Amino acid sequence: MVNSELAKMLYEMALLLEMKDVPFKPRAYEHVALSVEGLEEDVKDIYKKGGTKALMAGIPGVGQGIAGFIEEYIKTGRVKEYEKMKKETPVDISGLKAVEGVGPKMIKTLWQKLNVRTREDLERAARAGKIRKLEHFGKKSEEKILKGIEFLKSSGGRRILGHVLPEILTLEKMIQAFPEAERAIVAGSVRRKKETIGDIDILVVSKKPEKIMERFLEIPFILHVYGSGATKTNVKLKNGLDADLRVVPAESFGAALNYFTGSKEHNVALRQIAIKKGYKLNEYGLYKGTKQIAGGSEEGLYKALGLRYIEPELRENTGEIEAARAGKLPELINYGELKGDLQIQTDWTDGENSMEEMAHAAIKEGLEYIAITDHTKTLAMTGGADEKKLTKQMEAIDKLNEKLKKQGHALKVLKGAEVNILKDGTLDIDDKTLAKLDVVGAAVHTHFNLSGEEQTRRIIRAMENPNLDIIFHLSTRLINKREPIEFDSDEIIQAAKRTGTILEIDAYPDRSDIKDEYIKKCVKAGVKMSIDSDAHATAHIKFLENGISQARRGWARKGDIVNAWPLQKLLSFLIKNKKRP
Ligand code: DGT
Ligand code: CA
Ligand code: CA
Ligand code: ZN
Repeated sequence: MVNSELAKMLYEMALLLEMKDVPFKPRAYEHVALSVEGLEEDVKDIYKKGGTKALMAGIPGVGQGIAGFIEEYIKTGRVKEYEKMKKETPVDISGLKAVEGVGPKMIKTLWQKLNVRTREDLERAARAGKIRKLEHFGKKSEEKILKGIEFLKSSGGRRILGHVLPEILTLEKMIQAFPEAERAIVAGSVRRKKETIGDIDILVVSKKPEKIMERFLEIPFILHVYGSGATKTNVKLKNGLDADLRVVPAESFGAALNYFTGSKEHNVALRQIAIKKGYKLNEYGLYKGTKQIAGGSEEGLYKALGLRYIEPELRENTGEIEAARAGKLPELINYGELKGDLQIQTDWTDGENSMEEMAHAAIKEGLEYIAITDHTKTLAMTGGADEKKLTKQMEAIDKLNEKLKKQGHALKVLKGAEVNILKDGTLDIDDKTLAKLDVVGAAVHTHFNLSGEEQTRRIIRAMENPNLDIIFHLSTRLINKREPIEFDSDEIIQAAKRTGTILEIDAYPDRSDIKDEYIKKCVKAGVKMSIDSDAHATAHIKFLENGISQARRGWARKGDIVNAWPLQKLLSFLIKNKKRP
């Protein structure tokens, strides 16, 4: 499994090229890095099927040049061009780039002027006040760098689930394929679909644990073995994550799966229920005296404790146990239940693909409708659209819909935009143009530092615009990178209810915005939500799944999510609810 290593190299290549001011190429490498990261299939397997041709056909964005790069890597384990570039620029680019606000051009200057090569160097230089003295830098950028470094430290190295999930699923499949494995499943925070994960917990049922351990240790992407015993092995993977593997007998599978899925808080609460009933619960089973009364399956275990089955995404001891006892658990939205995607960027602004390519990618994912929501004018670096460009794009969408219809596709492309919320809460596109769009999303992309009060007022003012349908990625956080803006979530949710505004669950893995706690509040208040990919390339539409996980962790049902509805129901909701002209 080479995908994560390869993606990292491609991404570094993009940064190295950008540092050298090479035009176009950086974007191409970055695009492919993202595609590779999202692949479920091993790049090696794709290559085996048909060489560089298969790479070009199977991985979005791969042309002749990058196909050669990947081929060399698969064949020799290294790429000469990449190594040459690394030698010329001996800095930890990925490590430096991870700091919010630090980009390739800045890395180049910092390296050339201050010999900054690592994040530690960067911190030292900033603390010594050396950065503010550089041309084009200042006290503000120095402070921002230090803030970024502090934030990275506080996130404690947890990884974003959406970034590592494809690899984890590949690993799970490999273990499931061991002849001696009766079952294999990844438990822990991965199974609960937390936004970020600390490590991977794998559970295997087998009568031959020693054989399982032997085969597991042969998997090529293990970097280091911390320890390996008869039924338990701990390793570090090449992607930097730790993995725990445990083998259990079939009669303990349910109890072990329950225990290692967690959360710890959920487990503690279950154990207390067991004790009250005069039982004992541990990872081997539920016992009355020495007799096991449940533990083979999770369903049986919950039943014996007097509870309905609780979905893993809910197991945080935040009310799910009481609800399970009272038979009041929500019927969660299911994976695969979305019919549309209401936030998609294209090459009209900062997306990689054309509207038509995005439409076909959506068809492939089984969607019935999408909204094209390119950025608007005040986000100048993306080539944001003004009223004129938006009008032109609407005409292009009409044509695209005709073309799709002629080709026999049922997909409907909606006209939309991701409009900027200006500092005072007004929008950067005039109402006359907004009124012509099917879906108007708006987001905060500037002035992140306003006080909570100002920020709340700003967003509510935007929601009061009758043309606005959805607030995109409300908190603007980037996990492990940027703190959310400050706002009063209760006030915002009340205002969303009053104005009929939809709040988005942005499924882009490092956004996952709004978070589960707010989703739960929206469900309670009757505020509708959408789950959108925020795709900037065809491969990103798959992120919708990550959004469904997030929605489930927030107790959302199908009815709470507007793009799980049929198109006609959505459209009439958009019109009636906002009293749009
Ligand atoms: P992570 O890895 O930090 O993202 O979070 P988890 O939830 O995967 O935690 P982890 O890997 O430390 O342990 C996996 C599960 O094992 C955890 O969800 C619940 C269970 N567990 C671990 N330690 C304890 C404990 O001290 N008490 C109880 N009741 N359960 C535990
Ligand atoms: Ca874990
Ligand atoms: Ca663990
Ligand atoms: Zn964008």
